Amino acid sequence: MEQEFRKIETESRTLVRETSGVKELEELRVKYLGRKGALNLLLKKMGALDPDERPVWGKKINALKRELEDTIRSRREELSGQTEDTGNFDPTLPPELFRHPGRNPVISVLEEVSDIFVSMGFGIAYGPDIETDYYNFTALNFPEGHPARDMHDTFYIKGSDRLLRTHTSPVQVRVMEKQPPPYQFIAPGKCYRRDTIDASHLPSFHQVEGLMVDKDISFAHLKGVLDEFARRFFPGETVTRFRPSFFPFTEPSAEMDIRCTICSGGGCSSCSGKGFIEILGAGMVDPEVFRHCGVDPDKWQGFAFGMGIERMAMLKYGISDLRYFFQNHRSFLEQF
Ligand code: 2NM
Repeated sequence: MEQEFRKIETESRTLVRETSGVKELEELRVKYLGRKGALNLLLKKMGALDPDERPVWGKKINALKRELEDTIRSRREELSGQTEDTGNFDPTLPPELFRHPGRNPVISVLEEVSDIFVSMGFGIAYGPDIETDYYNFTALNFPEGHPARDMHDTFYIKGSDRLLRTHTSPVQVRVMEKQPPPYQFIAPGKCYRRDTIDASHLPSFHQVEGLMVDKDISFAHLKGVLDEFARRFFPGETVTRFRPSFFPFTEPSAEMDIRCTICSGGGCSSCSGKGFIEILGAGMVDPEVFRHCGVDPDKWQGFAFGMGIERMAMLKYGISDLRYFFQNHRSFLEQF
């Protein structure tokens, strides 16, 4: 034992001191400190020693192991010219600069859209994300068992008549049934639809819907308000157009497009060759919806509209994939 130990001691010390390469150093580490290295083999041989000699040699061998670990580490630092991370944390070092990652553009756009309508005299109303079938569908003229309900792939809550709202329109129903017209407010918030996630579908997204009801409100008011909104939201000279459409809760219904800012209407890949890009849906509130809410359709008329906020953010900032909005990568958020 004595002899073997002395041999390993002198040999390893000399070789580690004289080694001239990181690779060679690693070979030495394996040779002496590896699982089957010289020192571990020596530890195993201690079984043949006198019981009272074992702790003496155990201490010596372990001390040499620690010494070699230290000298190999500092030799490696010398050879590679850089300090190795020893896992020691120095709490006295100054912290990395904290950079705020920026706001999610969905929230900035939601507020920007809201501010524009508020400046035109609209108030803001909120409602629950978990709704009943009645407020989400029936009151909005989606009759039970009617195929119009299939337009929205709904998350139903098992064993109840509750669901995650598929649009923010139930907020309008709740306001209308609680207080008499006139109304002029928007309903911003989260909506949920059972979609498989891809570049253009998310199971949770944001909407701003709006409602304006008074005596003698016409389609001209709808066009005026929404056209003004588009010009304020999009930079430059924005051109709008209205196309006929269908929604269960409005009649007549329309969709508003803006002229494509990339090709100015000529047709390009951004607008799928159409020259225009759809930004929102709207229409005159169907008398049936008013009746469900206790509002007399012979006295009051109004228009409603709805837009997807992620879509507006994509158009405004040229974002091509919806998944960026919830991944929350710093490199993405820092741009807003
Ligand atoms: C849209 C399009 C058209 C809408 C209608 C109503 C209500 F409650 F007044 F009937 N709220 N929102 C509406 C109308 C929403 O989103 C594309």
